[in-house]
Amino acid sequence: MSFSTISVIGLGYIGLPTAAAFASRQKHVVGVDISSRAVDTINRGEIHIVEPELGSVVKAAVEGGFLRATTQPEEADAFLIAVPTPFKGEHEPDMKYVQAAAESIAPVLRKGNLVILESTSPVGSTEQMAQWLAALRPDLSFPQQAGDDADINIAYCPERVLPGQVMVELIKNDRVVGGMTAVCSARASELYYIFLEGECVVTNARTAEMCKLTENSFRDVNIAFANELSLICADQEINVWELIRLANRHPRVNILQPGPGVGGHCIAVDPWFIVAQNPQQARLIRTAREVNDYKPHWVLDRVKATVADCLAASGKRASELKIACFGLAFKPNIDDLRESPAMEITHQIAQWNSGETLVVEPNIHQLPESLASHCKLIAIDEALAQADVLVMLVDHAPFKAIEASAVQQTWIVDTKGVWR
Ligand code: SAJ
Repeated sequence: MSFSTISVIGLGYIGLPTAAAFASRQKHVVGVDISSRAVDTINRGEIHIVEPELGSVVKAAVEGGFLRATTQPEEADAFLIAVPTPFKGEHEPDMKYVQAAAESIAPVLRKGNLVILESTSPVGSTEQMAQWLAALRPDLSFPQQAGDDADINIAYCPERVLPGQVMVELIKNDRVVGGMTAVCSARASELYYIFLEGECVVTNARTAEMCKLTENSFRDVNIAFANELSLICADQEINVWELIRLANRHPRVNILQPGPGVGGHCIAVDPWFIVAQNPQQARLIRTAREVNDYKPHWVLDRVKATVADCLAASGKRASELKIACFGLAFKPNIDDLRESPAMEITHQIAQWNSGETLVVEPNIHQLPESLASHCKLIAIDEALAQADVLVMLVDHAPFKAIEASAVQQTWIVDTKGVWR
C-alpha cells in the first residue's frame, strides 16, 4: 500500500523539515503541533525556527497545497512522531511528549497504517509506544501481537541531521530503519525513499534506538577528550590547538576541538539516556558528560583570574572594567542560543562583573531577555576598541576573520583558539 497522505506529529527542528521534504515530493502532508502559533505560522507559508533553505521549501509546499498544519491529528497512511524527549530529575528521559503524541493519533489509526518514532528515545521506547497504541485500540492488531500480519506497522527511525545543514543531510544521509518486524522495516524504508537519496540500513527497533544514542555519545566522549586536554594543557602551559594539530598528523589520530562546553539539544542530552538505563556499565559515557558540563565553570574561573590580573596591572577599579564576550550561539555560524555554554558563561560573567559586559553576536539583532538588562550588544570593532578583557566563546566566521593587528588587548580568554 503506497503512502499518499503522511502525517508528521511535532513540527519542530526535525518534524517540520521532514514534513517539508515529503511535501516537496508532492505528497500530501498534514503536520500536527500543539502550538497554535507554530501551526498558524506554517499555514501562512512561514517558519517559526531558523534553518537554511527550510523557509523556501515550506513556502512552496504550503502554496502548492501539499503541506497543511493543524493542532488535531487526522487520518493518514503514515504517521511520523518527532516530538522532544528531554530529561527530567536525575537525567532520566522524559517520554511524556511521545506518550501524548501516541495517544493523540490512536483514535485516527486505521488498518494498514505505518507509525514511525523518530524522537531520540531510550532502548525499548518503540515497544512501549506500540503497547500504548494497542491498549487504546483493541480493535486493531499490532506487531507485538501479530508480527508481520499486524494491522499496524511500527518502526524506530532516528533523525541524524546536523542543525544548520538539515535540508541537505535529511536527503543525503543514510538512514537507520528499525522495524518491529521485517514488514515494518520494509514499509518504513519505502516511506523514506520518497525523498531519501542516502540508503535505508535496516535493523531492529532496539538496535536503531541504541544507534542514535551511540552516535551522539561517541561525539560527546570525543569532545570531552579534547576538553580534558585543554585543561591539562592550560596547566602545562602548552597551546592545546597546536598540540591537537600536531597529534592529528598521526594517520590514526583524529582529535576534535575543545570549546567552552557542549551545547545544543542532542549531544548534551542523549548520552544520559544510556547512563540512565545502564548506570553500572556506562562509566566512560557518564564521565564524558561530567567533563563537558564542567568546562563552562572552568572558563568562568579563567575569566575571573584574568580580570584580577588585568585590574592589578592597569590600576583600574572593577567598576571601570569592560569585558567583551564574543559569541552566544551553541556553535559557530548559527543563531541558535538554546542550551548554549556561551550564553551560560556570558550570563555568569554579567552577574559577577561590576563593570560593563559587552556582547558581540553577529547572528542576532537583539539580546535575549536574560541578558538584556545586564549586557550591551555591540559590533566587533566597537568591542575591540572599548574592552579591557576579551572572552572568545564561539568561533563564528567573522571572528576568525579579525586581523591579528586589530586585537590590542593583553587580557584574553580564548576558548576556541581563534586568537592563539
Ligand atoms: N563541539 C565542540 N568541539 C567539536 C565539535 C563540537 O566543542 O569539535 C560542540 C559544539 O560547539 C556544540 C556541541 O559540541 O556546542 C554540539 O555540536 P555538534 O555540531 O557536534 O552537534 P549538534 O548538536 O549540532 O548535532 C548533533 C549531530 N550528531 C553527530 O554529529 C553525531 C547530528 O548529526 C545529530 O542529528 C544531532 O546531534 C541530533 O539531533 O541528535
